[in-house]
Amino acid sequence: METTGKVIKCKAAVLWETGKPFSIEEVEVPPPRAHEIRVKIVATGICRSDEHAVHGLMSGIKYPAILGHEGAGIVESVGEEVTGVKPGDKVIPLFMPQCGKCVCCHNPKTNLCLKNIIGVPQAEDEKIKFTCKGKLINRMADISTFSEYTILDETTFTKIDDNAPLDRVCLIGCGFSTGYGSAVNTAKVQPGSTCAVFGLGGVGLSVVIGCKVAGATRIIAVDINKTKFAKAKELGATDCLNPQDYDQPIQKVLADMTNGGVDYSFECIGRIDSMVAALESSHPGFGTCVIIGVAPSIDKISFDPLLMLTGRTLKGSLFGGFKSKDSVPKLVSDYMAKKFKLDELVTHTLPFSKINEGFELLRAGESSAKLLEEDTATA
Ligand code: CND
Ligand code: ZN
Ligand code: ZN
Repeated sequence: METTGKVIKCKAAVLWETGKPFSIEEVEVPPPRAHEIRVKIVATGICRSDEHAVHGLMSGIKYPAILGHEGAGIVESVGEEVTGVKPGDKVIPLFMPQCGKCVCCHNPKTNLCLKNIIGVPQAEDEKIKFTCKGKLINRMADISTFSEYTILDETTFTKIDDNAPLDRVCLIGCGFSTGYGSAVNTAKVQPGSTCAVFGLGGVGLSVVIGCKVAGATRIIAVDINKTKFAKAKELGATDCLNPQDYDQPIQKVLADMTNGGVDYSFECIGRIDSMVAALESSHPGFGTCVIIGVAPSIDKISFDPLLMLTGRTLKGSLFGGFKSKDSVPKLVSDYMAKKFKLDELVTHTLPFSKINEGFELLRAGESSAKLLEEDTATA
C-alpha cells in the first residue's frame, strides 16, 4: 500500500480534558513497529465505559487521550515478526489482551491477561502511539478505536472472517461479548433457570440474549427507563420491571415474584446500590450474582455478610470471561451462522464526525449501542 512505512495523518476524536466534548483533530499515526499492526477502523460502538473515561473515572487512562474500545477494522500494514495476518484482513481490536504466555493466559479459569491495564500497568511509552499538534496523545486500553487508524500490538487484535460485516461485529469487541459471556461463561446459566438483569443498555441486553441462548425460562429485565423494555422482550425477557413503579426495594419485589430469589442476577449498570440489590435478589443457598457494571474505584461496596454466609455466590466478569484472541473469531462465526442476534443492539448509526451527538444519545438513555462509521478517509 502507498501508506506502508509512512506516518498516516487521519482524523481522530481527541479528548483534551476530562468532562469536555471530543475534538475531531488531525493526528499522526506512526508505522507499526515489530509485533504491531496498523489498522483502519471502519466501525466502532460507544460503550458506557467510554463515557466513564470521558469523566476520568476509568483507572489507567491518562489525558489527553483517544478513547474507544469496541471497534472493527481492516489491516493497513503489518510490522516485523507479525504472523497470521496481512494487509486487507479484517480484525477486531481487543481491550482485554491475550498474550498467551502469562500465568493467567495459561490458566483456563480466567480470561485476564497480565498485559491488561487492570493487571500490570505498561511502560508509559508503550501506551503512546498518536501525536496531535506536536503533543503526545494517550490511548485507552492500548487500542483507541475513536481514530480512523490505530496501532495494535499482536496481543490486542484477532483476525476474523473476511465476510464479517464490520458495522455489526464491532459490538463483539465489547458490549455483546461482555454481556453474553457473563451469562454463558461466568454464571453458566442452566436450562430452566430464572435470571434477573439490572440495566438494559448494550451490555444488559446482551446478557438477556445469553440467558435465552442458555435456556433460561424466566428472564426478568430491570431498568428505570421503560423505553428499553420492548427491545428486551424482543430479545427474550419474559418480565420487565421499573423499580420506580414499586414502593418496596426491587430485590424484595423480585424475591416475591420468584419464590425467594433468582438463580442468577446480573448488574449491568455500574451502581453500587444496584450491585447490592442484584446480590440480595439472588436466592439463598444457590443464587449467583455477577457484577459487570463498572463503578468508580473510589466507590466501595458494602453489604450484610450474612448474604454470603447463606450460600450466595458473588462473581465479577470482564469481557464476559472470554479469552479474547481465541474466542472473538468464533463469536463472529457464530453470529454469521445466526446462533445469536446482534443487529437488534444497534440503535443509531452516525458518521464519525458526530461522535459528540452519539455520546449525547447515550447520556439521554436513548440508545443501547451505536455505530460510528468513518466518513473522511484522509490517509
Ligand atoms: P448503558 O448506559 O447503555 O446502559 C445502562 C442502563 O442502565 C440504561 O438502560 C439505564 O437506563 C439503566 N439504569 C441506570 N440507572 C439505573 C437504576 N438505578 N436502576 C435500573 N436501571 C438503571 O451502559 P452499557 O450497557 O454500555 O454498560 C453497562 C455497564 O457495563 C457500564 O457500567 C459499563 O461501564 C460496564 C461495562 C463493563 C464491561 C466489563 O467487561 N465488565 C465492559 N463494558 C462495559
Ligand atoms: Zn465496553
Ligand atoms: Zn497473558
